[in-house]
Amino acid sequence: MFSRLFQKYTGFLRNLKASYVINNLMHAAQLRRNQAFYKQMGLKKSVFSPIGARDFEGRHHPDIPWLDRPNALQRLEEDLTFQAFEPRLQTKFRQFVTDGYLVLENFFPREETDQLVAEVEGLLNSGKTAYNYTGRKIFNLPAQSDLANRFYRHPTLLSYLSFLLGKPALPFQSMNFTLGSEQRAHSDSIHMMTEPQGYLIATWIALEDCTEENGPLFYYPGSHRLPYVTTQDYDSGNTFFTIGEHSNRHYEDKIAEVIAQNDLKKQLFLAKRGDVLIWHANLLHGGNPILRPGVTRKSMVCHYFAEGVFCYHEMSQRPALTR
Ligand SMILES: O=C(O)CCC(=O)C(=O)O
Repeated sequence: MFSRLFQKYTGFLRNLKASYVINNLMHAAQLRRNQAFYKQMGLKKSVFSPIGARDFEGRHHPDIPWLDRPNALQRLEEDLTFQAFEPRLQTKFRQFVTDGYLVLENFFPREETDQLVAEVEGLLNSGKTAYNYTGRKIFNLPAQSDLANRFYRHPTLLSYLSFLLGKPALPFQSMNFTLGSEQRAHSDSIHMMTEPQGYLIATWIALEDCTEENGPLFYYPGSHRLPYVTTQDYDSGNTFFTIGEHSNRHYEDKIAEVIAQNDLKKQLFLAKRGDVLIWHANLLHGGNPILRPGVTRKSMVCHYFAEGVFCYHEMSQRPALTR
């Protein structure tokens, strides 16, 4: 109930670190599980306090995801599970290493995407689900819909994600859209960071065809190899008590600079209904502007953490509530 109300809320409490500490205390049992990790990492703070990349400066966990290591392509070729995949998939997994994403064309059949579109519409009309404060995102639909849950926990997709992470992939959060997000370029890691770094992965599922007009997803191939940008790298405006009011805008300005400095090339994902894009924790991506007002762009994004890693929200400086 409280978290549903907070999803709609845009006032000053959203910028107060104390609001998150209260929320942390309300989930004490879940967060207590982090105590052993804090000890291992030498973090001298309560598991209910704000936390961010700053706490790990100079003491990052040494584990690096296997596909982020310099010899990743070679390791992939030598891996027995990789060798057992069909050549079409092997090519896609290689692309994940070099470009930070891969596309599974026509993964979900039309009947299933049509059913999910109808289900989202029904739940919105009946008030059983709603957009959050952005007016575009419906968070965690699988909690209300068995059908959405089947997309979220699709066994084949989960097996690919676990293979790419090198550890079991655990569903963390999902968002459904009926309109394009028009979000500026960003990496998911500013919102969902892991320690060790890089143990997040996402799927983007097209529930209808995307065109240049309906605000398609875009991404920058190869950007996942750049250093993670954290609140330490731009003027977040954070203080001991508050999250900077303009942190997100300043972050996006910083990412625009990174894109220009590295001469990254933008690509649009003109997906067909049923296609799935899998992206790396640090791939820069966003939503293109909607060129024809009122046109829909139905999609579902799912984020997964690797089992056994510590997860937190860098922009809002709080531990993630994993199950
Ligand atoms: O679907 C989109 O337009 C963007 C989604 C996105 O950026 C995200 O889920 O992080």
